[in-house]
Amino acid sequence: MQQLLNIAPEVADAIAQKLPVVALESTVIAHGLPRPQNLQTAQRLQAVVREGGAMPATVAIVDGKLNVGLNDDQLRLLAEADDIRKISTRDIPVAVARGLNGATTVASTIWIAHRAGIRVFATGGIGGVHRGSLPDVSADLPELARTPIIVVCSGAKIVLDLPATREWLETNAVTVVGYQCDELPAFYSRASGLPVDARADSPAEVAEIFKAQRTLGIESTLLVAVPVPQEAEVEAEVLQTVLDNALTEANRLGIAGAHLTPFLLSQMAERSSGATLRANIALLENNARVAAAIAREGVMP
Ligand code: PSU
Ligand code: MN
Repeated sequence: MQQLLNIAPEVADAIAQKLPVVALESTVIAHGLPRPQNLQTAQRLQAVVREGGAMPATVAIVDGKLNVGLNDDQLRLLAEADDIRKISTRDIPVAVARGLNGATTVASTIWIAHRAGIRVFATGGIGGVHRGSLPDVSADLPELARTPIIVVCSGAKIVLDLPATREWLETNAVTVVGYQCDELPAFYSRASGLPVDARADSPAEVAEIFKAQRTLGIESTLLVAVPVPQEAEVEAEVLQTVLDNALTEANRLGIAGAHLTPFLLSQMAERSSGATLRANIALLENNARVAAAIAREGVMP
C-alpha cells in the first residue's frame, strides 16, 4: 500500500510533524465544474487552505499511483485532459493495475486520505441516495460509514433525495454536525428542513466531538455541514425550476450511473445562467476555509 501512495514532500512533512492538513477531492475539478472555472477553483481552494494556515493535499490517481498533493502540471492535466476517469473506491484497483489517470470522488478521496494519515477533508456536496425508482446510492455513503475522518461539506447535492440520504447517514452512524446552523444545508440552498445531530459554532467544538469519537473508537466519518454563504445562495424558486428541468432532461436522455451527477450539475448551471455555478464555487471556498480552521485545532493524532 505505501508503495502505491505518492505523497508530495511538503504534505508528507506536514503529516509527519502533525501540522494541519486538508485533503481535497478531484472529481469536482475534472467532472463537477466547467472549464476554465474548474482549474481556477482547484488552485483557489489550495490557496484558501494555505491562507487558513493548513497544508492542502489534493488527491487524484496519476499513472496508477495514489497521489496525495498535486503539482501544477498534475492539476492542469485533471482539469484539461478529455480522458480523465471518475474513480470511486471500486475503481481504484483497476486504475492502479493499469496505470491509469483518474479523478477521485469523495469516497475514494477519503479512503486514500485516511490511509495517508490525514484527518480533515473538504468538498462541496457529498453523494447520496439518488431520486427515482431504481436504487442508485453513491459509494460516498458507505465510505463515510467506515472512514474516521472529518468531512466538511454543504450537505448532499440538491439533485439527490435528501430525506433518504439523511436517513441513510442516521442508520449508518455518521454523526452530522451543523456548522453554525440548526438544519442540514442543501448544497446551493441554506435550508432543507432536515435535522442535524448537533450544532457546533466553532472549529474547536468540532475538534472536540471528533476527538471524543476517536477516543470511543467509532469508525465513521464526522460530517460537518456548512451552509453556502448567504450572498451566493440560489433563490428557492429558480432552484426548483432548474432542478425539475434537469431531472426531466436526464430522464428523457436515459442518463444514469457515474454520468448522472455531472450531467445534472451542468444542466442546472446552464439553465440558471450560472447562478448554481457561482454558488458551487462560493461554498467550495468557504468549506475549504472552515476545514483549514478545524485542522488547526490539532485534530491530528
Ligand atoms: N460535489 C460537487 N461536485 C461534484 C461532486 C461533488 O460540488 O462533482 C462529485 C463528488 O466527487 C462526489 C461525486 O463524490 O460527485 C458523487 O458521484 P456519484 O453520485 O456518482 O457517486
Ligand atoms: Mn451512482
